[in-house]
Amino acid sequence: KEENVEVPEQEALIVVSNRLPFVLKKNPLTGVVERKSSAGGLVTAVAPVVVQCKGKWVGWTGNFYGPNEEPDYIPEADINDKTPTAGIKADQIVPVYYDKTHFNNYYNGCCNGAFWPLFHSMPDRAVFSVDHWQDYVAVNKLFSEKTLEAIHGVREGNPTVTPLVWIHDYHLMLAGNTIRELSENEGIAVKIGFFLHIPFPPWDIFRICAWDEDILMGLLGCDVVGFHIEDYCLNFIECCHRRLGCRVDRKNMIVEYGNRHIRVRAMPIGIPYSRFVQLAEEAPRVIKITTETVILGVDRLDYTKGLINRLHAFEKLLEHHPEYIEKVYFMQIAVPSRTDVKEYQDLKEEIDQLVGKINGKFSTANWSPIRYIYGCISQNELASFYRDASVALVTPLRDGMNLVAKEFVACQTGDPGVLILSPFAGAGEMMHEALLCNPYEIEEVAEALHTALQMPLEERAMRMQGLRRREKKNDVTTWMHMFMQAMESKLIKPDKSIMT
Ligand code: ADQ
Repeated sequence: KEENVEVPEQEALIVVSNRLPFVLKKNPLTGVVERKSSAGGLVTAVAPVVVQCKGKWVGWTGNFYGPNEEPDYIPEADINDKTPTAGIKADQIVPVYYDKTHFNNYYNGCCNGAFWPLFHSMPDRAVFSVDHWQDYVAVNKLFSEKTLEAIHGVREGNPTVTPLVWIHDYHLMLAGNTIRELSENEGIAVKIGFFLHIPFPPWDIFRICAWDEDILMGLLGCDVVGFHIEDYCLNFIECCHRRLGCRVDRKNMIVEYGNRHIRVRAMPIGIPYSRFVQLAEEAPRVIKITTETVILGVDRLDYTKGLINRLHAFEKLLEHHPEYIEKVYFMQIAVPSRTDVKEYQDLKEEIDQLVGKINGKFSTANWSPIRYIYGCISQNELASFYRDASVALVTPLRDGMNLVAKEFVACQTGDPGVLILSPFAGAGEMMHEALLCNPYEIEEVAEALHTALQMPLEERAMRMQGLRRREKKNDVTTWMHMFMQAMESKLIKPDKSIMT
């Protein structure tokens, strides 16, 4: 009789990312290991699916352990934890541990020293080292083995469950192929997807990398390879064609590799739109009510974000339009990033000096042109800045997408401001109502600032309405939905809700 019972086909999502959705920290008072959760958009969208389908998350805990050290155990979430990761049980976490040397070579060396600049089309900044690459290979292998553990885990007690592996970002570009090999050796059918959060460069840049072939083969181990925009997809397809000689279908975005057809898809990431709207509606004012107009910049302190050019552009604005003196100020918030890398320390130094120079040049007894915060601020404060700024200056030299542009428009719940956006950010491809301007053209950015500051209310309102409508529709849940659809997953119903 039992043979006639139809067992529904099930899937379990396994997320693989360099970092877990929380870090582990020892409470100095109690000595108890606790989770410190991340509030990022990706975690907000993906964590509930992991919870519902009893999936797993493979990633690094944020701590280093020596050869004889006992790694920390994974605690359950604190009872007061209201973040989306709180529902993820300790046994759904598959931690990856590595020591400091490995981390330095793999993360600082290969990922951030070589791939980050190369993929942002800044090859002169890229440093290629065989030692770093070897550790990149080793760490990717380690992640793949841990993912196999996770695959066993989700099939435990029910081998009909199909594991759906979702690998994130440039830290893990080799893992797809290895995970496929490991699971095929055991006769386990898996679906594997990859999403790149940064740009994928054109062929003549990508080929500079000595390990271009390995990277392409690693990515082609997946069933679906996702990027933010179509240009990155086409760059990737071109590289597969030129470097590996793959047959490709550019129209339908398919790469043939061995006897498999890999789907390449543009899936622009969004933000948790309604959360930002709510934050903006509730956040107390941080900027004092004055007659001055605020131009806002919010970035990780990184050379790709174009901070130096931006400061020069603001300086030019004050030179050309002294009428803004004592009327406008520029608030730059920069979150410290990769602070143990010399290049980032040098950039911070350069910014400190330039801010000092511009402030010295234009300040009056009661006014300074630039306010500069170097640090991480809370989501509440951030939403308050976004809401009360009149202009957001988002001018990266190159950026996969850029979430700041999207967060700014979501928080513009009051008097509509103006977004100035670089066309070299993925966001520039779709946020058409922004003032688009080339961040390398300092004069052009200064003029765009002048245009923004003079823009009549009616035009501001119209542009902002268009921007907000798009971000509301294409939020981070829509992005996740697009990915699941490309993976032909049954975990998400067409109406965006999660199947339970
Ligand atoms: P990032 O390079 O980190 O992301 P971005 O998309 O702008 O760049 O996201 C930065 C995030 O950090 C935003 O959510 C912002 O709110 C937050 N943040 C910035 N400054 C802060 C501060 N001082 N305090 C607190 N929070 C701050 C990478 C790619 C991007 C891509 C994303 C997502 O480089 O191109 O958009 O992944 O795919």
